[in-house]
Amino acid sequence: MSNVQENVKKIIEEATAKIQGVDALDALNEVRVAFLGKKGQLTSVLKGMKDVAPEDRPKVGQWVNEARETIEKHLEETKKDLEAKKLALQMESETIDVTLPAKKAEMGHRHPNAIALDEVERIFIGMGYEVIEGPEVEYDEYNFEKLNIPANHPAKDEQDTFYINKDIVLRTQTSPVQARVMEQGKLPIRMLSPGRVFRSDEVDATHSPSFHQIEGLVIDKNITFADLKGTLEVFARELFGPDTKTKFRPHHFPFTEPSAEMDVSCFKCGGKGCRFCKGEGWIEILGCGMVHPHVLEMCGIDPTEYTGFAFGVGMERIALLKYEIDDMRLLYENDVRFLKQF
Ligand code: 2NM
Repeated sequence: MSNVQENVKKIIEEATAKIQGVDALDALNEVRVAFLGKKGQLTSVLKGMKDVAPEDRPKVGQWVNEARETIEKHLEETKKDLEAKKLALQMESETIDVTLPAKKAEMGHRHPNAIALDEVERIFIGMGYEVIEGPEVEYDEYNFEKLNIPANHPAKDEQDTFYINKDIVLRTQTSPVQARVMEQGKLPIRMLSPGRVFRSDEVDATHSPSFHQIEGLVIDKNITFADLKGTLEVFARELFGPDTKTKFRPHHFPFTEPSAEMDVSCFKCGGKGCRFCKGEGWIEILGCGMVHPHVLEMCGIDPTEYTGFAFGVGMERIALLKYEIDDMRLLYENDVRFLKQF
């Protein structure tokens, strides 16, 4: 009998000592299992009950229960201590220093092409033009035929144009949008058609198989080459500064007659000649001309009553010039560190 009592006392002492030595919650649980678990020391005392005389059994039961309560009390206290310590440590290690500078949100940036387009649109909207967009996948008829580009023209070669099938192409210019507007027959027309165009070119510093154009078209009674010159001179001065001079050189386009290319005086050196204009003093900027009577006719406009002018500028060309970028590929890489500079 007293043997059992001794044993229970020892179990309490041992458990208490073990509990005091524990420094982590999972170790504490191991102690609980070792003493109070199904195969624990205290349980084994109960299992030895069959060797105890029946009249002593209630006593033994009471000792074991008291021991369990004592050990559980120690376990519970220690568990609370350990949890408090753990929380304190966590609070310390996860402290947020609210005085640290905040992380800057990375802002995107408008693309130089988009900035250039906005600028060109602003200038022409100021002169009463409408901005009209159209499909990038076009009928051969609108991209070529109605613009006076006949079947044997080199622009129609598979080397130069992406064909979807024999009647449908990726547009090589935005003028098919203008052919569509002319066909609708609402006159006069003052329109700007910006957008993506496609040509089967190899990528290099000045070429890409997909780039952007801005084409303009004016159709009314009594429109002359003087209107074309006056309009494009205003455009050049708005875009490159009030001292900009313009020069028109004869050229050929199938859809205009006469046709010209317009140069602007170099906005870097003012025309004296520098590295930027390759010593020329002039920079080629756009193509233009009086809309060919045959084009007007094919688009349902009477060329004896109406005349008009048209022009086309490369958007990338404007962006490269305006922001002094020397390689077109930089415009397509979309590296924010590059784009941010404009
Ligand atoms: C250019 C140069 C010259 C042009 C012609 C037309 C249309 F639709 F009226 F025939 N739109 N754009 C044109 C004229 C485009 O780009 C260099």
